[in-house]
Amino acid sequence: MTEHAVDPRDKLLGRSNVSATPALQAFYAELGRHNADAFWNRANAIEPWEPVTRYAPTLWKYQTMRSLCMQAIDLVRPEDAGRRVVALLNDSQAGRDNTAVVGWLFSGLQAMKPGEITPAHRHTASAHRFIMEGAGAYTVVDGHRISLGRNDYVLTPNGCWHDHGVSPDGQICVWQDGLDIPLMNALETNFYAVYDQPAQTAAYPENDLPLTFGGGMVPSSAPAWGKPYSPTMVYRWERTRAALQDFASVSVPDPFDGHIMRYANPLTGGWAMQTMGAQMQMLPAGFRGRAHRHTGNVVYNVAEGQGYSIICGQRFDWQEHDIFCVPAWQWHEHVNLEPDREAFLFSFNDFPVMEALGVMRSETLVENDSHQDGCA
Ligand code: 1HN
Repeated sequence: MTEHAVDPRDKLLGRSNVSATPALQAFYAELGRHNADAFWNRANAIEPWEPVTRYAPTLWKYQTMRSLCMQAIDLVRPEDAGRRVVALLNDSQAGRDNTAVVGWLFSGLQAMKPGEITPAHRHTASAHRFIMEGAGAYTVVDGHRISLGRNDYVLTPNGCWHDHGVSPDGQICVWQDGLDIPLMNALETNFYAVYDQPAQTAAYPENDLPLTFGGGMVPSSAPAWGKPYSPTMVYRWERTRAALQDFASVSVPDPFDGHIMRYANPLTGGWAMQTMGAQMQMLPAGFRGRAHRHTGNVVYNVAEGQGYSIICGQRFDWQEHDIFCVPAWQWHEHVNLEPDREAFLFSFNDFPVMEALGVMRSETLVENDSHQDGCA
């Protein structure tokens, strides 16, 4: 927080403008002895004129992160580590302190060899995963076994038992985990438990949930789902990609985000989980997006293509499976560098929290205004 920044607006009536006197200093000392302080000494700092992020835009190149994941595979076993995850720490003190990728979001890269398992457990934090490479990966969520392929997006809603693995005849798998761990810890509401066996036994036919709910139809005979998250559980890349292409064939691209769609709960049309949302966007060939900013934090994973994003006036070049983040209320714009190929950006966010609390807000760049405004 920019406590000492001089802002002419702080001279306005309604802001704190008290000059210290010896009598006030003595009063402040007295307040301090009673677990109190004069609010006017703190008010301007804790009420910024607009959101102030403690996080920095950060880019993780997949080629670098991948080789670090391969080293982790050689150095530690998942049954010793609990989860063999390389955590992505935002390039800021807050990121290191809160184990956050950006804002109140956690992200990491999980690497598994054929035949390995991540032991079963559950927690208050919600998780979701974006599969980056490999073959033979699966997850089991509350007894539902789900196979996972490249660029699939899969849910682990809060409180669900989950374990994962790669079948013995598969290949090394790497995926991105996203969790609301920092938010749950900020809310002091995080519980954790381990399952009484290393892995769950599948209690349903493999992929029963996506095969039942993943086609945009709901079986008339199905009992009420009754859970506050999407019954689809996994969103396959082929369908996601086709959905974007179908949508693009009948619509003009949004000037900021190209063609963008959320992974929806088919029963409500809303986000798939309560605290974190995810989207896929397609930037048409040669797309040059305009800048905008919004409350809420976003983590991107490049599903396909290459280009760059300007975040806070800083250019970040990206290619397949690079990861980058846009902190709350920071200007950003996306460019697809390929003249004849679309780019696809997967992203996850904390928008469901922002929307539930009524604090989602966005702004577009007025021509000739500076991009730098509002950047950390
Ligand atoms: C978790 O449960 C998983 O289940 C991965 O694979 C990463 C990071 C923080 C907290 C819980 C998993 C996690 C995590």
